[in-house]
Amino acid sequence: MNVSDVANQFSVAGKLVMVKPTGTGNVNDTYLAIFRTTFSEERFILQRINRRVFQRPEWVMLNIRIVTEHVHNRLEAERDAADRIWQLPRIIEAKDGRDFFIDEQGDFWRAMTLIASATAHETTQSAEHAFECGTVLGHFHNLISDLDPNRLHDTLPGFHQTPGYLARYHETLATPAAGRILNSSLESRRLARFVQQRQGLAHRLEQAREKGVLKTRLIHGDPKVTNIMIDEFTGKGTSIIDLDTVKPGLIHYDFGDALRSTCNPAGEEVENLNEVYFDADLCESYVKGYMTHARFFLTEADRAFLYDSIRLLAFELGLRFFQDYLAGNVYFKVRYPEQNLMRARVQFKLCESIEARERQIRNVLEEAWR
Ligand code: GN1
Ligand code: MG
Repeated sequence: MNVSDVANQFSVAGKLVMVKPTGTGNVNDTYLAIFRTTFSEERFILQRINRRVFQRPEWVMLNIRIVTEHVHNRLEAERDAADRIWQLPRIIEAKDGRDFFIDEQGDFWRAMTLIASATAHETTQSAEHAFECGTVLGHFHNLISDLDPNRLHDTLPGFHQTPGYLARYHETLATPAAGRILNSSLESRRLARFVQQRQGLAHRLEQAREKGVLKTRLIHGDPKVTNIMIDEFTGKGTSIIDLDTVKPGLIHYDFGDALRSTCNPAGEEVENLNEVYFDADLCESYVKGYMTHARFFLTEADRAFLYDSIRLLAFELGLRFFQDYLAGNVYFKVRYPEQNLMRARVQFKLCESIEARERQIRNVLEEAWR
């Protein structure tokens, strides 16, 4: 069964004219499909869910169903008071009425509506762009803040829990294959030392959660700059996309992940490491945008861990890439064998840059709250 056959399994009017790969996701396979009728056409996003990563794809879809219905209801109710038309993709059902289609290999496919005349930029374009990214995440957090996290499944146990990634890293490090890489690569040994020196950091958020200082809430899970849609006409953020990892967690995972992504103007896939740094001005804009909505739900305890979350999420993503490189690239898709090593170097460089600007970042966080 080819991708066109799969596209034809969903409830869309007209005839399929084109389906082609789109996006830069590291986990799922994403396609754009176009259907035409006599009068018009419909474009939508078709995705094969990575079953090695998401072991219960039907739970992923159930979570998306619950969250999108909740958010769509709130957006409708708040529409007249809003300063823009907020959007969120919805599920396009399969012809049998289910939220997914399973092919003969047992792979799960889903179709989602396309947020049109909007762009998901690969990297941050300007301070205004960063502000809009922050606004979109704050708005989204606000919209899901009244949805009970217990209604959603844990579709990816251990996701963003750094101590778990650290433990897995140590297991991998002890394998002969990883040993061989470390023996022959100076750079890998340097990264291993980098991790070694920051082991303590890994526990910071989880300890606060265990002590009850930070509470489990619903999160997006992947609010990187590429997952924020910017309106092509107004430049305003209109939607957050990629709802795969919407599940219970700490909102610090989102905050830290968004900032480590949005404030690194070079992006995640960089050839020249010298371009990588944490831009405190972009941070200021992002946080201002975020706070326009987040001041209604952030507690004082939440605020105390915001800086740590930025540093930790850069460290964690670097650790995840590095572990996957040592394990033979089994989780993140790669185009060349050293890609995960390079991605890890980028995140660790970013982490150092965050550490070097700690004072400045803490000031920005304080100021934005006032
Ligand atoms: C993965 O597949 P994609 O690109 O949406 C990863 C995120 C990382 C991101 C880094 C389920 O997201 O956690 O932050 O790569 N998603 C999963 O680009 O592991
Ligand atoms: Mg994602």
